[in-house]
Amino acid sequence: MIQKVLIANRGEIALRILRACRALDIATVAVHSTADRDLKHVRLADESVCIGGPPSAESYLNIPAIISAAEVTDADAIHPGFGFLSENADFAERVEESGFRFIGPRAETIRLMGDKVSAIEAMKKAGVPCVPGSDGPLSDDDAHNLRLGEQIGYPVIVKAAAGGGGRGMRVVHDADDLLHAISVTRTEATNAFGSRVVYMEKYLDDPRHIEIQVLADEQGHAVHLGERDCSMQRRHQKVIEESPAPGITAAERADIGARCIAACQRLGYRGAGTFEFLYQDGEFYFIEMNTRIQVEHPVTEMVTGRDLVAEQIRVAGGEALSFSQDDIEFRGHAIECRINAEDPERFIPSPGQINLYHPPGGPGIRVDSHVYTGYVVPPHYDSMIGKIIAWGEDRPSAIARMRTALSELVIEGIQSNRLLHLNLMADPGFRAGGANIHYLEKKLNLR
Ligand code: MV4
Repeated sequence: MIQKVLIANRGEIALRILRACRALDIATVAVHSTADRDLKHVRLADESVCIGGPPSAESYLNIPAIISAAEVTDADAIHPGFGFLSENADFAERVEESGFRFIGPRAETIRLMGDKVSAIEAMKKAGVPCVPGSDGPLSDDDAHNLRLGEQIGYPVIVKAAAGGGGRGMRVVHDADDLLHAISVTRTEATNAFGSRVVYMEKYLDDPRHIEIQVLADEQGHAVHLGERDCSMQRRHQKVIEESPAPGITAAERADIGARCIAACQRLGYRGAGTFEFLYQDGEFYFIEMNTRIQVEHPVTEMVTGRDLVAEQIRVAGGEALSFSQDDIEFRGHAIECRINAEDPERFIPSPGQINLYHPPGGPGIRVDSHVYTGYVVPPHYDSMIGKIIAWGEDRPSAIARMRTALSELVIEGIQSNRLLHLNLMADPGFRAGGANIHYLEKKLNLR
C-alpha cells in the first residue's frame, strides 16, 4: 500500500491530488518551481521540495530532479497529474526502475497509446469501432497512397502517428492535394515529434467529441464511468465539458462502455484512462486514448459519486477497484466551465496578481481551483486557473446553477473568460445540447 505520494504537478490538479491523498490518509510531497513557492498545495503538503527554475523544462519536466525529490523524501509513488510528464513513457519507466510506483498505466501501455497507429490497431483488434482509414502507417509509395485515398473516399485526414490532441494533421479534399499533404505532414511531424510516420483516415466533417472514462486494476477488473461530451472547444482547447452527453441513450452507453472495458482487459490496462471518440450520425469512432487523469474528470465524479483520483492511487498501490460496474449508477447532469486567466477578446494569457477572489457556492456547485486573493498567476504555465462544476437533476437545472455560480464568481486584477461562459450558458445552440466540435469557433467568428 502507498503511504506517501509525490505530486509531480502544479496548480489546481496538484491540489486535487493532495485532497485525494488526504481522503486516503496518505502523506504528500509537493514539488514546485521557484515561481510556484506560493501555490496552495505547496502550503498544505506535508513536505515540499523546490525542483528548479520557472521554465517547465527546468522543473516540472525535469525527470532527475523529480526522482531525486522522491528519493530524499522517501515517497512510495509519484502522481504525474495531467500535461507535463503524465504521458511520457520514459518517465514512467524511470520512476518504476527507481523503485517507485507510477500512478498511471504501465510504461508499455503509455508507449503503445502514444503511437496513434499502434493504438488504433490495438483497439480494432479489441472490437472498439475506429474511423475507416489506412489501417497502419502510410508507405512512400505514391501510387499506393492515392489508391488508399480513393478507397477511403475524400475528404480524408492525414495525421502524425506521434501527434494527437490536434497537433500534426491535415485535411485533404481531393486526390490532387494528397501527396503534397502527406509530405508536409511528414516534415512537420519530423520536426515536432522526431517521427515521420503518418496515417490516413476518412475525415468526419461535423462530429461531436465524446469520450469514455475507464478505471482498471491489476486484478483484471475494469469498469466504465460513462461518457463526457467535450465538443465545446476552441483551437483544440476544451472550454466546457459535460456528462452525460446529450442524446446518448443508456443502450449506446452500455455498448460502447463494454467495448472499452474489453479493450482495457486485453491491454492489461491499469488506472484511469479515457477513450476519445468522434460521434457522428449515431456512430462512435475511436481516435485516441489518454492514459492519464483528465482536466474534465470532475463531471464524471459528479454524476457517479466516485473519487477517480483516489481510485487511481488505490489501484497503483496494487489494491482492487473499490466498486464494480453494477455498483455504478449515473445520476443527474454535470457541466464544467474551465476558467482561464486570459483576455476575453483575443484569448491571450493574462497573468498577474488576483486582487480579489470570491468563488461561488451553493447546492450542486464544486470549485476546483488553487487560487486565492493575493495569488499571482505566473506567466510560465497554462492559463487555466480553475474549474467550476455544476450538478443538477437534469441538464437545464445544471445550466441554471452554472449561471448563478458564474454570476457570483469574482476575479479581479486579471482578465478571465467568465463572461464567455455566462454568454454560452445563455446561448440557444449550447442550450439545445449536442453541438458539434466546430460550433464554438463558428460562433466566436461571428462576433
Ligand atoms: C479527426 C477529425 C475528423 N475526422 N479525425 C483533432 C484532435 C485530435 N485528437 C483529432 N482531431 C480530429 N480528428 C477524423 N478522422 C476532426 C478532428 C478535430 C477535432 C476533434 C476533437 C475535438 C476537436 C476537434 C477540432 C478540430 C478537428
